[in-house]
Amino acid sequence: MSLTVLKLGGSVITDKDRADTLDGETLGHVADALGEANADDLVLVHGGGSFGHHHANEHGVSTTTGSHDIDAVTDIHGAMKTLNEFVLSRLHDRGIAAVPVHPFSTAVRDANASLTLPTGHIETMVAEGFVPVLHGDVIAHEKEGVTVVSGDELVVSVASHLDADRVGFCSTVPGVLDENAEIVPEITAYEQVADVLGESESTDVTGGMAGKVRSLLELGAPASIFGPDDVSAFLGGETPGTRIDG
Ligand code: IP8
Repeated sequence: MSLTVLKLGGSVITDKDRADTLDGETLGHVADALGEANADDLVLVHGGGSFGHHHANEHGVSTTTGSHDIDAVTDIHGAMKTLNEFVLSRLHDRGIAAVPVHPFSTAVRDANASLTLPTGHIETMVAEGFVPVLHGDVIAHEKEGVTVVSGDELVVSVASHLDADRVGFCSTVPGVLDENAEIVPEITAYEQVADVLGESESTDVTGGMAGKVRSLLELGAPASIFGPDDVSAFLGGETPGTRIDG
């Protein structure tokens, strides 16, 4: 199986400035591209945008700061399930056999914040012709209650466990940009972009470009970061935007 893992950034598919609001137009365009590509062996992951992040902020929950408050769990998880349903329905409209995978039900962090995400069911879904659609979520976290798991973490985890051949990040920007706002075509070492992205020893997994680039450099598969207009090109086998290959 030649597996592709594609993340749809939360800022791409939602209106980041208005809580619980879709960017229906962009989501529609991305869904069109997915429908036309008719890609086999695909796993999708979407971020939180104005659904997840709004409620996570309200409850003071992040990837590192947890909560035992049931309202925090139901608000954040509930908002992400709602967004997931919107995404699924747009994909179903285009004939894609998309199925929901809610990380809250299966993933966990231990006391060292290390993530475990079982993937056997995802592998079988793909083998049976479905397109699993995961999303950023809250998950049980030893000693913290629940914390946020970002879509980026899920992509890295799924791609490495299932030995993905290609990884794509559809972002609001057309790639990693240099100091002249030009797309950096390829990154093979973090030092290449440290000046524009910052030196951080980042364990930042909440969507920052620095954290994204660092974790993708460690992944065993080539990854691309590109904008919503390049989803078709990526699914067609091209490497639009910035290619990251450590
Ligand atoms: O947008 C975060 O996922 P991301 C999800 O991929 C929540 O960082 C619940 C805030």
